[in-house]
Amino acid sequence: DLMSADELRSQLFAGSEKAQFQLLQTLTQGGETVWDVLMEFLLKQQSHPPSVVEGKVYQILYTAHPNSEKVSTFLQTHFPTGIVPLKSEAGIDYIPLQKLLAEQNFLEADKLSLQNLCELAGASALQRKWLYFSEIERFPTTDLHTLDALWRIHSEGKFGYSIQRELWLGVNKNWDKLWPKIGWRTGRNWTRYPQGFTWDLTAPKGHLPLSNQLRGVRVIEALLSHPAWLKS
Ligand code: UYC
Repeated sequence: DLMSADELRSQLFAGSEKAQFQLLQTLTQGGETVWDVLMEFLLKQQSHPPSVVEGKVYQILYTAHPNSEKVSTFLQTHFPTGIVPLKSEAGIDYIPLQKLLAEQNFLEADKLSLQNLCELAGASALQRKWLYFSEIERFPTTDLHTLDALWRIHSEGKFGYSIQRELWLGVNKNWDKLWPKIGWRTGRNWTRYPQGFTWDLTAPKGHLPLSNQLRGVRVIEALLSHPAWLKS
């Protein structure tokens, strides 16, 4: 059943978030008419912070852009660095991460996120390629918000540190209950890096980004306990 542009427009602009999402799931075919409405939507919304619905719309357009000069030009003109403001107090350029997430290249995005966290921690962490838990409390809230928003907005709200934090609080901070929930352990077996993990949106909620548990839980504990996640 083909929906007219007017029907699509009114449903997209007026629906609840759930209805908007359901509608967008049906639009994978696309075509110029659909894309026109989606471009109009993205331009008119521009919420602060961006919503996961806008993230999904952006994603559909991003996927479409190689097939449409118009979509390509639109994204380049209005959203050259995506829809998440790439704010950094530490002077980090989050464009490479934005690009990987827009491409849904979650494996490379995960690697780059760890590198970005090491950059936040400073030169010695960048060299050692892993974090001390004590480095994390000094991370600027702005940068953690940017990293988290990038992951959430480009994953239909599935991935990101704040999502992991909610799940962790939901199991009363019990790590043994969290691991199987987010697909990091099955029974007695740790999920093997990288091939055991699910690098797409079929993954369980909170699956990404990863934190290696080889040196214990203190790093992820510090990350999920950061004041950045306290509601303001
Ligand atoms: N790995 O098993 N992991 C690595 C995870 C563990 C191990 C990297 C996550 C358990 C070794 C990432 C899980 C374990 C390396 C992750 C997981 C283990 C490595 C690359 C489920 C053995 C080689 C970035 C909790 C029983 C590197 C990095 C090294 C790498 C992630 C082994 C992202 C979420 C306890 C030997 N694992 N990791 O941190 O440091 O190196 O020697 O968590």
